[in-house]
Amino acid sequence: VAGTAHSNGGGTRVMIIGGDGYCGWATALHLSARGYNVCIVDNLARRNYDLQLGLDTLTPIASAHERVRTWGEVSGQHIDLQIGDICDWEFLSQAFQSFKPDAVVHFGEQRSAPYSMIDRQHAVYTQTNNVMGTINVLYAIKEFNPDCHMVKLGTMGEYGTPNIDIEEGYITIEHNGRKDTLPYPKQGGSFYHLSKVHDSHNMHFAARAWKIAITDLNQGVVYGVRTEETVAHKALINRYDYDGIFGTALNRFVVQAAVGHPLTVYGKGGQTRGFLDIRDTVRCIQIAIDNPANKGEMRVFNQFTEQFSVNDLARIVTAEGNRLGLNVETISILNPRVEAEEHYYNAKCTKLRDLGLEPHILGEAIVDSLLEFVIEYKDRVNMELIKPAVDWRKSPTSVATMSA
Ligand code: NAD
Ligand code: USQ
Repeated sequence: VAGTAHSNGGGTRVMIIGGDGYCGWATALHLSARGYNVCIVDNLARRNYDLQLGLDTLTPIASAHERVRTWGEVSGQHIDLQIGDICDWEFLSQAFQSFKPDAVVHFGEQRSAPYSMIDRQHAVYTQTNNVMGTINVLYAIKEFNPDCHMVKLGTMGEYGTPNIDIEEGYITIEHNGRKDTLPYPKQGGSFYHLSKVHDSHNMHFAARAWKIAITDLNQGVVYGVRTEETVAHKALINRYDYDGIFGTALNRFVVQAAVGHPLTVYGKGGQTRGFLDIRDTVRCIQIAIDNPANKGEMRVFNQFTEQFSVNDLARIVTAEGNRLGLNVETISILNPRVEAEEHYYNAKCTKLRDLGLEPHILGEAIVDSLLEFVIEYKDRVNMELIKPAVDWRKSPTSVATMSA
């Protein structure tokens, strides 16, 4: 099966930018366990956002250094750790020249839509950090490793919710008797989602101008926490965000069910998105690395496995919670975001499957095991952090969880 333990990285050198984060940490271990030579680059910004806003992961995570040290003891594999900011060109160029990656996986961005909507400063920070960081990575490839394949995390949210089917990156249009295949129209729903749109345009240009090989992975909302490697030792545990700023829909609902907080459906709950299990995130990245894009091409994969509406998720979590003896309620909260609450949604996601992805499907077993996992840590839940903290219409917002 593509992306499983049987595949062998054969020493392929993979730099993982954002490797201390939720998707990046799981991916770093997945690849290291399979024989890829991994270097994590991270400026620990994500840990700092928690300190600034008074948030915390559900799970007690070890420091980046302790994680890597423990992984060395558990697996016998070395992961290189470089702490620094990819917006700092001196740092990034040294990291590139010393590690010489064959592939770079770029997770290293500010990834929360609500965070980007707190106020002007957070909007500007998000776009500066994300867009400039990506341009630096493009230049590092061009100048130091022109054969390096860039695997970049984008988002399904780049497309918004158009009233037509969503293709994988490009759409063929006939207009006034002529025909062309063009980038699919983008309609991001927050300054964060728009930062990914700007990245995609910059990468599309750089791929053509400098003959770089790029894969843009438009990922859906990720759920779950355990992967084969992160369960091997308590110091390898992954982060799990459930707060109103960084927590994502299904992960939040599972925590809410576990602690007896009503499930927070925003507005009508018809908002439909693509979702995937974190165990599929890591396999998708491996598949992308093993099957690189052509030089000069920006290939786009839609990286999700199933579509659900927010109401679907609430129903699934309620049913499984009830089976485990929990009393689960749902409330509709006035939607803090500006988004369609009832809409058409049909997004393609065949390219990763064509390359061998065999998805984990969200069923009883997965929700049950996630609920059981969360219940173990429920004493760490701070109920105050659950409420939505940022209103799109009211920006600037003084976030309830922020220090004055
Ligand atoms: P995360 O915040 O947990 O991890 C991102 C990591 O990048 C953090 O460790 C952070 O410290 C680091 N980082 C940020 N800016 C940096 C910089 N300038 N230099 C160096 N490191 C930097 O986020 P995540 O949930 O793991 O998401 C990873 C990527 O996947 C993001 O690009 C995100 O947009 C994308 N994505 C995530 C989801 C999801 O549901 N979590 C869904 C779709 C796409
Ligand atoms: N929602 C609720 N209740 C909640 C939380 C969210 O109804 O308690 C709704 C939101 O209004 C939205 C949907 O659920 O309609 C998804 O919200 P989310 O917070 O789970 O996801 P989103 O803000 O889109 O961002 C997350 C990641 C981001 C990634 C994106 C993928 O934080 O990094 O890019 O998922 S996607 O949604 O496909 O764009």
